[in-house]
Amino acid sequence: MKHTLLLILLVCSTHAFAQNDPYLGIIPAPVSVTKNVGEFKFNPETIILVDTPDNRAVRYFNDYLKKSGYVNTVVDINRVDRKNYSLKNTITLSLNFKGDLPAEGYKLQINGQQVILEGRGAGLFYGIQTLIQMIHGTSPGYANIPCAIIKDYPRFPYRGMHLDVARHFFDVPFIKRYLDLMAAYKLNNFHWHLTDDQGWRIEIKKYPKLTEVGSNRAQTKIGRAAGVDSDLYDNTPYGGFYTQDQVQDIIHYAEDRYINIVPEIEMPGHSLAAITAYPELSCDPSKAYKVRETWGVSDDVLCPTEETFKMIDDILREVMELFPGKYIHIGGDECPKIAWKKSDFCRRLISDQNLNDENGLQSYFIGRIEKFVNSQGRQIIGWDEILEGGLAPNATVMSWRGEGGGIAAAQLGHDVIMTPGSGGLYFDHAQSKSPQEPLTIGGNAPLAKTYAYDPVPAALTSEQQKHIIGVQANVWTEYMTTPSKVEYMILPRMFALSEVAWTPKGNKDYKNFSQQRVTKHLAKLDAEGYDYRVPIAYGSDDTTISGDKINVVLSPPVDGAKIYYTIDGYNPRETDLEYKTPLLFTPPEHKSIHLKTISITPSGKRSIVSDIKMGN
Ligand code: TNX
Repeated sequence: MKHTLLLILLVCSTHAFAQNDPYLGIIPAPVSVTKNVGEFKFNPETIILVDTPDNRAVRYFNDYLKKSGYVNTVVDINRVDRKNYSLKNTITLSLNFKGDLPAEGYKLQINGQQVILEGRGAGLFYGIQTLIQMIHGTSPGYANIPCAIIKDYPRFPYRGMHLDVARHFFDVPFIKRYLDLMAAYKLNNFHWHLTDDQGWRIEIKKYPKLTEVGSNRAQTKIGRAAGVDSDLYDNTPYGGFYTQDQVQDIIHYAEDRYINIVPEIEMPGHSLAAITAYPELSCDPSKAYKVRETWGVSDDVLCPTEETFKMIDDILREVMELFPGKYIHIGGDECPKIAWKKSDFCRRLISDQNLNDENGLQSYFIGRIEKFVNSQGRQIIGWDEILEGGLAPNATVMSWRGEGGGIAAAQLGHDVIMTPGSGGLYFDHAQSKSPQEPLTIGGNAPLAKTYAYDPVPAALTSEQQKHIIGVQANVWTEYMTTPSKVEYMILPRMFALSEVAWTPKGNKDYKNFSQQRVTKHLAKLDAEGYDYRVPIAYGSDDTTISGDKINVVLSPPVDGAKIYYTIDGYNPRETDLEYKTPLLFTPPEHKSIHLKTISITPSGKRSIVSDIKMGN
């Protein structure tokens, strides 16, 4: 007996995971994890028992097994005599569970004999994501899964990632890769920003010029728009759009991953691509328009004429035929009123409709669109500017300029999705203040800031707090030209978002998240060929340490990464000293030494260089 116990302990202690990580490496951290001794040995004889073989979650698991080189037999429990199956060495995936599970919840039980996963609706899919994170391959076809009981469900029903495909266009395979990442981290709403001043990216059959003309710009600004870097343009045409067939393909791909797509058609601002294609949408059709070649906000906006409304209704009708989800995002942000102020038509409309001013006109605009969208059985989402001049009756508000808009909307009884840039949810902001970061729009949203964000403002009563239906990170792509750059900007911050959106507040623990779990997930991404920002080594945050004996303890930001350092003032590289054990420095009196480090991952990705000033 003693020997068996010793053996089990030995098996466990050789395992890299488990031990002192209460969440077993899982991101987002589950609601409850009870760790038990031992492991389930997954091998080619393990039978997968399922009660809903056509379920999307079951199909996803089968695909995962095949892709990962596992050859297990899947058995439909309904079609066989259960008596013939011992439960030994089985993994059961079930939607027919006894007892209670919250919406999207699952229960996962792993012991030495069997694995039982029960889920409610999407919960089975999320349980499979957790299970996949726990399968630690040992040799082809074989893996260990640590024994545990996990009960889990999300904190918020809306867990979103946004992607701007207007400023830069990303093709279908990349969108699928993006959805794969979202699914693995239990995010369930993809906000697809399809139109903007710089490009119209979705085929609309009734108005072919939207893509023929509106999806192309003649050239693109080089460097930062505000003119800090240059006033140069690249003199190279840029374009791209999705056909309706491609859109449908992506919708199905997302559905298979329990992801809803929220399409965004921007109005009345951010519409210059549409206006270039159809100048009659503007208040001055005689003007020459061109699809915008730089970033920022255009003064040319849609004119609230009957012709415009008719065209938008037609466009939205096609959009709603494609997208089955409840929400249609109609933009509503950053609509300068200059063109409306100049227009006799708008002045007359303001007076005919008894509106106060141009803000009232913006409300009138959004209100009309909402009426149409509601008449088709759908709901609108708008950016928080839709509050100005009065909120459309059934609108959901996305609060991006801080939380103020979200708070005001929740107080008015409207649903709110929190996406404040000030909360670290703008993934176009830089990931540190270092000048070594690549070109971004600016701002600073390090991983810790995103992680610390709490979408529920204390200013709301508990009744009002119920209107905070979720949280989302936005990925504006002015300065993201390539898929790799998008991956670099969202990872690892998307891990933090997933924990903000899913994990109960009380379970959040940044040190455990960043140093015990992110390190493992980044190692996985590293092996799978994703791009991501390599954090600096833990313990090397830019800082000043004083004292005459300084002990520096570092740990790698990615499992398997190596840390190199210098004290000669130069930037370290792989030809320098490698950090292996804690370092002791004794800086000369009244002088300081700079310890610089770089972390390099197994695939060769490099962190920025950190700098610690040590002195006495
Ligand atoms: C504001 S957030 C915008 C976008 C820009 C973004 C850059 C929002 C509703 N509008 O048009 O791309 O800032 O961070």
